[in-house]
Amino acid sequence: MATQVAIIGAGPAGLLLGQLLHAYGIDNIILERKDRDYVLARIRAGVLEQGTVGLLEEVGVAERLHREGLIHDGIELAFGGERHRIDMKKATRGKTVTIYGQTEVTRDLMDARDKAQLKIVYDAEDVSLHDFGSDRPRVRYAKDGVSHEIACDFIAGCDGFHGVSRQSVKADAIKVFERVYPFGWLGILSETPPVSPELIYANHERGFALCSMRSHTRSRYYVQCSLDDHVDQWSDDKFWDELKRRLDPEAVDHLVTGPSIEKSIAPLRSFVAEPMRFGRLFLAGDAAHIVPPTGAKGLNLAASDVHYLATALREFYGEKSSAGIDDYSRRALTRVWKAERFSWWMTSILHRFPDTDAFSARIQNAELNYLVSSNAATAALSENYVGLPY
Ligand code: RFL
Ligand code: PHB
Repeated sequence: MATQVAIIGAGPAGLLLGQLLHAYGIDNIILERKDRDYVLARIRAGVLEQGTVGLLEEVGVAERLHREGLIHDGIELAFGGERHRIDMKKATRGKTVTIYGQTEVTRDLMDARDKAQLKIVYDAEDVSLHDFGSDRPRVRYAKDGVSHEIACDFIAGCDGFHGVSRQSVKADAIKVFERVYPFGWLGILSETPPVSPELIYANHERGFALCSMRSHTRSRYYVQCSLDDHVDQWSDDKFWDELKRRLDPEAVDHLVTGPSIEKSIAPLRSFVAEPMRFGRLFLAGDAAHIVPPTGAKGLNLAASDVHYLATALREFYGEKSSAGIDDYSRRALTRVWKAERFSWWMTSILHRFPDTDAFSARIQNAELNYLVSSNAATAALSENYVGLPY
């Protein structure tokens, strides 16, 4: 088998890259370790930046998003027993975010790929990357016990944090920057109307809480939890009780509870691998970097990476210029680090850390007060949240 670009991973990064390349006339094959339903069942992100929506429009998969997605002009910050609205649309002169689940983005991209009859191999086992230091890279995998090899011009490692792509690079060629946070997020999805029309990010002495949603009838809630906790220890009742303790009285009054349809614990991590290019292998999305979910940036960074990568490859094939691919890592990392900073900062002002003493709690409170009372601070938060320009 041969193709121009072999893409490892069918998460948002790999699927979006595949559609962008297809739109630019560049042939590609996607190899995915899991099956389609498994990938679709992963409940993750919910907030899309305008740039991400623009890319989905560019590849012609934004019709359902525009029909079903919810446009949000602002968020609420809850602290000291009160809620304060941040009008992001006003602060950014017109920018908004769209609430549309990662599962839906993935489904739309998979459907578009099927419709265009582009090759995607699910249940690809033992994927291995070869010779990406040369002009003739190859990818090997096994399917149903049979080995296959793909000869390609480039490999795109879009296989997430635990994928094989980053691990295929020699240790001395890669530099890693990391921060692991001493807590996790316990999240539930429920078939209940959201407590409030916009997202609520709450700083509380018992820990962070987030009220999010997927639609007018489906809610997504999170509470900061211990890394030692196990989902089995968290009955639905225990979850709702804990969430209520961390919300303001008005929110508690409006909260509609119900059985969870999904419940999981995610650890929080900041991670960047540099560079993002190794000869003819490019890393994109979670394969290259992780942010804590507090800033809602992970999926959006995957989208901006593949935008840079797809335009660079288009330049390579169309204009016979390697300027774009040579600059990919620098361009992507510049934006990645800004989102890393923002996500780290949002995490630091909203969570309880083991060493959060009375002094640091007052500092967090002062920072949140400043954020909601200064136009400059509100603008800085807002322009990062809605997404920095590409
Ligand atoms: P993914 O989605 O992990 O996809 C990688 C794919 O590669 C496959 N794979 C392999 N395939 C072949 N061979 C191998 N050896 C392979 N190893 C792995 C995997 O099966 C998988 O299908 O990475 P990608 O595409 O880079 O996308 C990144 C996003 O999924 C991630 O950044 C976001 O979900 C992060 N995130 C959020 N991002 C946002 O922008 N906004 C949010 O509101 C938001 N909320 C969140 C989040 C992540 C969360 N968790 C669970 C960490 C909320 C949470 C709770
Ligand atoms: C979500 O809806 O899952 C979500 C929203 C905002 C975040 C993180 C997760 O910051």
